Amino acid sequence: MSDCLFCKIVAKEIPAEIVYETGRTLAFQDINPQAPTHVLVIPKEHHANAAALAQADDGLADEVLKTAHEVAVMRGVAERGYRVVFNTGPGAGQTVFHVHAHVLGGRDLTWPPG
Ligand code: IU
Repeated sequence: MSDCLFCKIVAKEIPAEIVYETGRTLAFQDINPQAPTHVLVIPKEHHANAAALAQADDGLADEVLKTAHEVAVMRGVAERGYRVVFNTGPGAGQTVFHVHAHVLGGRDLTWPPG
């Protein structure tokens, strides 16, 4: 999508600190980190949110989750524990409408989230 910020990151039209990349996914540093590890994992293909991604029905959602776990391992937070969050819809705090998994770790994460 031409007006989508994360599609522009995929197209390398906007810079981002890339952490990891697979054929169909991209992981990059969140510009406003909420934990020592805060990486966003996106499918390169545009889907507005997690619900739309789930309906893609071609294994893409699986690949996003696998990339999220790879990132957690790479960042050394997998053993202690980490959180994968998909804010889905404005009421849940979604502000960028290209689905992204937040991978958060490196500190104690409280529950319930705010
Ligand atoms: P949200 O779940 O849609 O609220 O998350 C959007 C995230 O995208 C948020 O954590 C921002 O800090 C992050 N982000 C970014 O990493 N780079 C950007 O250029 C913009 C937002 I705009």
